[in-house]
Amino acid sequence: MSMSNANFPMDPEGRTYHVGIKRGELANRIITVGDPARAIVLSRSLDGVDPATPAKTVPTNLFSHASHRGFLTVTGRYKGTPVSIVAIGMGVSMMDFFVRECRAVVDGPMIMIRLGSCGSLSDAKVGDICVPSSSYLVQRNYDYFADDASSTASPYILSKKFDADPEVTAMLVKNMSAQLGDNHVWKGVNATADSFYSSQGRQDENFIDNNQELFTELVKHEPGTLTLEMETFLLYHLARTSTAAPLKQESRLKQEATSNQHSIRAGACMMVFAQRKSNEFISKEDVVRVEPLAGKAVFDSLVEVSLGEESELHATEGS
Ligand code: R1P
Ligand code: URA
Repeated sequence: MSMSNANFPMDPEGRTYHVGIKRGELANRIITVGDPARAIVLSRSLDGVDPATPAKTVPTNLFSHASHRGFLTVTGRYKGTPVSIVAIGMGVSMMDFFVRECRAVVDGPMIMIRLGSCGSLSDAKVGDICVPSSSYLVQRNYDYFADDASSTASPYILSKKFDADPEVTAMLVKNMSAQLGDNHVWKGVNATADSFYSSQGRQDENFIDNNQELFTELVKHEPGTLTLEMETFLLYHLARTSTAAPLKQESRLKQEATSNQHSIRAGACMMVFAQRKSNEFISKEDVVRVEPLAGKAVFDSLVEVSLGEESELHATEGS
């Protein structure tokens, strides 16, 4: 694969380096998930899908592209509106590739909603849904573990919160409640960790992690902390630092990161897979039951939010 432009590599067709998509293949409204199998389950809710499509395959009437770096993109329509589903794998780096490369090939305002899984620090049970209105980052403080570490260092660094789009969050709460019932939907704050293990407070005797007090520290930092997962902070952060419209580099440098004019609106919701207080883990049956319902609530929210001017989608259906 030959690429040009080391600053933002693209191939001769205009495909981005990691997600592998080009202009016309992606809608302004995107649901992003971690697991490609979840993307395929969700694709069955799109318009015109043949119910006889074999399980585990993308319906043939939809556009799909699997990139060499593990991203899977599916584009079609939901209730007549163009939408895309992008499976990104795990972690903040993958979220960074996703947000930046998708933004680069779509014109006009965008909405991105993550449907993920998480651990619950609250009373939310396995199979319940959490809709965080903000998220902060939990990072392992690598310096703390160095031989010459300062005696005042903390083993984990907790960032400030970044907010989701309030209208998107309210829409998600409403639509999730309609699908699953009010008592299965929780609002609060999310913590995105840079590991599934140490910075999510999991105990591992093979490593020195010094994380026994982590949950107490998280709740002290943000009393509303509900959930732990691995991507949402970066989605909210990049939406809040997205510029108003595609700008030339020199103008972009001048633009304040705190500007109210953002081209990306973001929201997220997570299915509780791990109950960290009771140590329970979700069953396969519950995943199969909850995933499509949660997916419908996200699609409904994606298409109900007004975006103003959207770009036309070209080479999508059935390629
Ligand atoms: C860890 O098992 C993964 O599950 C969660 C975490 O954020 C992490 O990516 O989300 P997904 O189910 O969307 O991947
Ligand atoms: N995903 C996470 O990141 N953590 C959990 O505990 C469950 C799912």
